[in-house]
Amino acid sequence: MRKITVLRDNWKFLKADIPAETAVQYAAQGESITLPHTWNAVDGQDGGNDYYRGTAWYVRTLTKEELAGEKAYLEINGANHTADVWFNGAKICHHEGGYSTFRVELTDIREENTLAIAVNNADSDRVYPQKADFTFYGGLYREVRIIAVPNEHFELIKDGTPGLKVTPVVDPKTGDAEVTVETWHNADHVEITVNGETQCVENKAVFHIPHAHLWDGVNDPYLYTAEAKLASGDAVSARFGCRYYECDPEKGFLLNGKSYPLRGVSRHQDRKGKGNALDIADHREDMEIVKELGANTLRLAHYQHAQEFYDLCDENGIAVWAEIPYITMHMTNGRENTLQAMRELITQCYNHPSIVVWGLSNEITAASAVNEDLLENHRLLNDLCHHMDSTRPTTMANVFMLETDSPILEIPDINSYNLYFGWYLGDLEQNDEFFDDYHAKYPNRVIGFSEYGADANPAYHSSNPQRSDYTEEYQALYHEHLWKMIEERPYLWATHVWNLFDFAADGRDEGGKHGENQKGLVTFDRKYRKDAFWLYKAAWNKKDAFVHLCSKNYVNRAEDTTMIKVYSNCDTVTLYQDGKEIGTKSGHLVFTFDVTLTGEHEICAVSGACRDTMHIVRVQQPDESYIFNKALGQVTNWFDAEENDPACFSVEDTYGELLANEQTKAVIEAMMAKNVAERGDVAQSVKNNPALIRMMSRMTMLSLLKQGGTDEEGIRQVNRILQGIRK
Ligand code: GCB
Repeated sequence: MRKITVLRDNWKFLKADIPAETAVQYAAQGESITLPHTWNAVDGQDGGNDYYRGTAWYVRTLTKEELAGEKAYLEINGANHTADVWFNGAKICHHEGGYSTFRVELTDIREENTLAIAVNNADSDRVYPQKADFTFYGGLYREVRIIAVPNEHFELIKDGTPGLKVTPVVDPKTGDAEVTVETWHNADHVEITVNGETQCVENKAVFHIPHAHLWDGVNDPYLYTAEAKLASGDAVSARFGCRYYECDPEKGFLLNGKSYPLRGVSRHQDRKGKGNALDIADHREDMEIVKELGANTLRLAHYQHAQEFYDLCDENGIAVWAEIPYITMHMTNGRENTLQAMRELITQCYNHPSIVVWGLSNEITAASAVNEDLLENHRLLNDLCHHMDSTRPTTMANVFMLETDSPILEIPDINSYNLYFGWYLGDLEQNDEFFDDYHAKYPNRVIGFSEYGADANPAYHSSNPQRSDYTEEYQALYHEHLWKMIEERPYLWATHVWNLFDFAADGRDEGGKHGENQKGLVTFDRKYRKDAFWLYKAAWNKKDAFVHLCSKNYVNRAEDTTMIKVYSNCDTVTLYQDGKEIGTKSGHLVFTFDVTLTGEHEICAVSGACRDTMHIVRVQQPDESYIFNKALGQVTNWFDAEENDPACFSVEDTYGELLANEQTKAVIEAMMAKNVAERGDVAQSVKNNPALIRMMSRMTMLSLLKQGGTDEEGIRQVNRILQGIRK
């Protein structure tokens, strides 16, 4: 028998970088807390990039009773970023990496025992992540347990292993599955049971399941269980799924022999007010939202998530991209940490049928050159994945400016890109062009879309939404385009919206909020589903019929005619204004109606039994509370094309056109030289980046200047100079 005790209560917490003896001595004066816990739940979410990154202590007394068993192990399921464990005055373990499980044996057990754990999330040049767009919450933010076992027991130490590894291989022709179960233990024999059959072996058994009931994604996520038992009574088990899949360069993802395009979202593991210290109810609520949305895949970014969440993915048929926190900036001293993180991820998550790929890194070339050290690190990771798991392909999420002929793209089995054209820079169509070019150039490579998104604060609204205005309307328009782009390119093996939920990035301060990345389809507190959520729900959720009126918070409208947009998974939608029918439209997902405004109105959308209602008001002056950045608002609308003499150059010409003329090129170069002086980093990365220059060449000077934050007068000035040069 094994006895598991969750150490939830009776912890003392001291946020101080002090020696272990001092922490134990002053523990009584510490703050009483329960686990899971993070010390950055507030300061990691309020902006300023000034949250506490250092050491803190968790101290607790353990009775002999809590440790009862022939052997006792401490299990920590997440200590971010590093942990040092002290037991009865001796240091017994050091662990680097904040997202995986690790265990240590507790010996020297007394009547009363003191456990003291120092957790540290300070800067380091060897533990990932160090540079990334999310808060690195410090703490013991997942469960801490005592596992008491007999002398003969399953392995507990090595890379946090669950003690058994289940490999089901399905023969596509017969539908039969061959299930190999390997175990690690210190006994002579083990009894392994699968599907009602028990084998007594040294450590490994192979089972045959005729006509296996397949794990078939969201349609039928059927799970089997493998159980392993020792004569001592120690037992472990794992659920597994029988499925086969492939990623095809032309057909995209196929599950169990059938086309099954992976279409979904990414998830970070934090929420407002709690940070990363989530409990099972939080995980379940997130999964309910995923199901409501109708997504069939999740990218669990940018690190190993809680076992409870992978379990939920198994149960609900959600295909998962799992990855390690090797992100943004390669560190020469970080190689061992990446390999360890990958070893732990695969060891601990191998049995989950939901996981379909291992992600080697994310945007690793964003702040690092593609040099031999970085390539070598990726090759080692890739080989490690293949060595540990012959059943799953590897991938990585590349930054948009990585040249598609970069040697790094040849390392993983399948490729993926993160693109933000239409948000940070460029036009929406550039997403389409990027994939068309890639697919034409590399018809034999599998390519996916690992991130795309746009920020929206539900307080901001516009009838003329523009890139970077943070309105709910722009985010919705952005996703309408991207959804269509994806629909037209079924070869994309997986696509993941960035992100399902707003999340904390304490370094951010934008879009009317401090410390938040607002690319979520749902707000950080999970309370509000932005319009873009309903677009995807209309596209993906075939079960729950609904109509959704967009822009409900855009109440005050300074216009005679306003556009009312409805997202729905029904075929026809009828709109009513103050009880009077405006019209009925047939279509797919998006239904728009023009409505004349005179005063206060009730708008109602109906399809069969589904209805949605909102109130809007005709006002004389635009409601300024709907505009995030008034200066930006002006720049967006002030420029009038008619002002320009078409015989001469203007800011409305593309960057490429301006570079092609010697005179205008000189103007642009002079301007760039000024920028280099002012913003060396950005300008330098433009200069050395042919992919970026190619992309910029297609953009108008006006949009480049606006993106660069040039104010109205600055734009006028450049325009005046260009207007002095004849075409
Ligand atoms: C990315 C990163 C992700 C960021 C996202 C963004 O490419 O992979 O971590 O949060 O962009 O919103 O900028």
